[in-house]
This record gives sequence, structure tokens and C-alpha cells, in this order.
Amino acid sequence: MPSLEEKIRELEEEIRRTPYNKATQHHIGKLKAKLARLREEAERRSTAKGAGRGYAVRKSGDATVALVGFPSVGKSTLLNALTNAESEVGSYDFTTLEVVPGVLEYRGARIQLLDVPGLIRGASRGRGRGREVLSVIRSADLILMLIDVFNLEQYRVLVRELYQAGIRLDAEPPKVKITKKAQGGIRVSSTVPLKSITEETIKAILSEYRLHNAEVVLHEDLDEERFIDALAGNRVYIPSLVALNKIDLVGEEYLREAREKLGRDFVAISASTGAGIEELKERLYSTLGFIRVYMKPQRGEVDREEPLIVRRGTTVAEVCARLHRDFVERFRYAQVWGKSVRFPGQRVGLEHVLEDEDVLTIVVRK
Ligand SMILES: Nc1nc2c(ncn2[C@@H]2O[C@H](COP(=O)(O)OP(=O)(O)OP(=O)(O)O)[C@@H](O)[C@H]2O)c(=O)[nH]1
Ligand SMILES: [Mg+2]
Repeated sequence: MPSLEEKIRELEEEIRRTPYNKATQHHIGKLKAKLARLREEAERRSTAKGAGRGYAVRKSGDATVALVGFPSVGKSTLLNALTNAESEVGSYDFTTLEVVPGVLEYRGARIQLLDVPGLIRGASRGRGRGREVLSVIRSADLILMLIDVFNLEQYRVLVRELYQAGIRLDAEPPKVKITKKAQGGIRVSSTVPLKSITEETIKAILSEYRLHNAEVVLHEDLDEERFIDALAGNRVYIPSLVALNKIDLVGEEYLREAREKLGRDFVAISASTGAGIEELKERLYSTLGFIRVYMKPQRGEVDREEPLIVRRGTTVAEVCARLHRDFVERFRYAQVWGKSVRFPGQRVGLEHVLEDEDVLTIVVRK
């Protein structure tokens, strides 16, 4: 019997060989769904095997950033430049063999950075200790890709590696609703015109997932891969930033060309000279979407000195939980002045979502 790895390779090969067009999409969709399930299975097995060891790093701070990049791009040097950590720097590859955490304090936010061992080609297939590394990356709030200024092609490779591991960068989860039914077959409807997928493809994919009776509602036009994403259990959606390192070794003109070649926005830095490091901190802070919330005691003045730093989307309940362990239980109501309310001093409940620079008063039972 062929092993799981062999089956995965065979499927990858078959997908590569099959021409992609409207007539073959359902067949390719089926193969890709099969492949997605086998990869999930492989992942489950390796996590089960590796339980107890691996790179479990405790999350701390207000957000966690995974620093990824090829060996020797300068990840450890950057971690040392940004944080209080002391990660070993080497002039040879794979100096760092464990995940090294550091904390960056910036504008009141505590950002945990994880220097993870060099991602390499094939990591998502379990080569090296890649798979364990990937599990750390998957739980990050932001992925910072560090690229060597002389090896721009590293960017594409990293994106592909992450993609194969179920990590979707700078994307929202697919807007698809799938409801299992007891009978009636597959019913597909959509709220937008569908150009990228056929009903036949949808049915072929669902059948790979052993779904034969279900109602499917699509709220976006998507292709077979994104439809599989909606079904697969291991997809994560994480924002990313790119930093180009070692710019001390190149000139202005080279950088200008790099901007065109890379085809996406990046921060130009030198981890060893410190150039661009302040800009990078600023970009980390803004991409993570921190907001400031000023607390005001019920009958007192607003504390403008020390705002609470939280992520965008934070609710009153989350602020309560952070201030005191039984604030949520004793909560009566809150009052808000600022962008998230219609009028100053509006009363809100625990589910209310705060905005940057809101003033918040929490009233609890004694
Ligand atoms: N010129 C220059 N050299 C740098 C810069 N950043 C790092 N280096 C050098 O690049 C080499 C590798 O740096 P590390 O920080 O160890 O790289 P790493 O990505 O952590 O490497 P691994 O842990 O092996 O994956 C060292 O010799 C550093 O001194 C930079 O901005 N400019
Ligand atoms: Mg290192």
C-alpha cells in the first residue's frame, strides 16, 4: 500500500499534469479536495507524534508576531534590534534551532515577536523541523516575512510554503455557508454571479468531504481552492508585512528596482545598522490595529496619560476582563464618549465594540 506521503505526491503530480479549464475544473476540484484531506491527515499524524515536545511557546503581550524567513536573512539580528531578546546571531545557516521569543514595547503596546528557525523549501511537507515551526506561525496575529535584499525570490517561496500549510495571507475567510441536511442532495445558491466555479465542481468537492446532503450559499465568487478552504479544518487567515533586510549593502537605485520586482509593499531595513527599524515598529503597530481607550472613573477625570492599548474589534467585555477578574460578572453598564457611539456618554453593554480614542466608564455593582 502506498504511504500517505506517496499518495500526496501522486495527487500533486496528477494535478500538475491535468490541464485546467471549465471542462476539467470539477475533476481538478475533486483531486484538490482529496489532496487537502490527505494533507490534513498527515498534519494530524505528525502533531500526534510530536505531542509534548515541539515548539510550544506561550503567547504573551497584546499581540504575537511570527518572524519568518530563510536561514541567515537576519531574523535573530532583527529580533535583537527590536526587542529585549538575545538571540544568537551566526554567519552560517540554521544558527537558531528553537523558537526564540522577544517583546517589543511600542507606544504602550507589548508585541511578542517569535524568531522561528529558517523556513525552507518543503517545510510544509515536514522536511526539517518545518511542520513544528509552521504550527507556531499559524497561531500568530501577524506574519513578518524577512527577505534578503539579494534574494528577492525568497518572497514567492515563503508565500507558497505558507499557502501549502493552510496559511492564507492578507485574506478574509471565504464567505460561504454550508449547512448539512439529512436528505435532499446538494442545493447550491448564491447572492452574487458565479464565474469562477461551477455547480458540478462544488458537488465534486463536497462529495470528497463525504457531504451528499447539504445547502450551500455562496456570498462571493470563488474558485475551487477557496471553496475547499471553506471546508478544510486547518485554514488560518493572517495579515502579513514584508521587510527587506541588509539594505546597507545596496544603493538607492537597487532598492527602487526591488520595489518593482517584488510587486508588493515592503519596509526597507538594516537589522545591523538600525536603518528603517523605527518605521518597521510603526508598521507593526498599525498593521496589528491597536487602538487607545481612555478610562474615566464614574465621577472623575479622564486618564489621558495612560490609555489602555487593545486591538481593533475589542469589546467592553474584553476590557472589563482585563481590568479586574470579576468586572464582567459585576458589570452594570458602561458609558462611552467617542467614535464608537452616536452621542457623548451613551450607555452601552458588554458586547459594544470600541474605537480608537474612545473614553470609557465602567459601572459595576459594589
Ligand atoms: N550587512 C548586513 N548583515 C546583516 C544584517 N542583518 C544580519 N546580518 C548578518 O547576517 C548573518 C545572519 O544573521 P542572523 O541574524 O543570524 O540570521 P538568521 O536569519 O537568524 O539565521 P538562522 O538563525 O540561521 O536562520 C550574520 O552574519 C549577521 O551579522 C544587515 O542588516 N546587514
Ligand atoms: Mg537566527
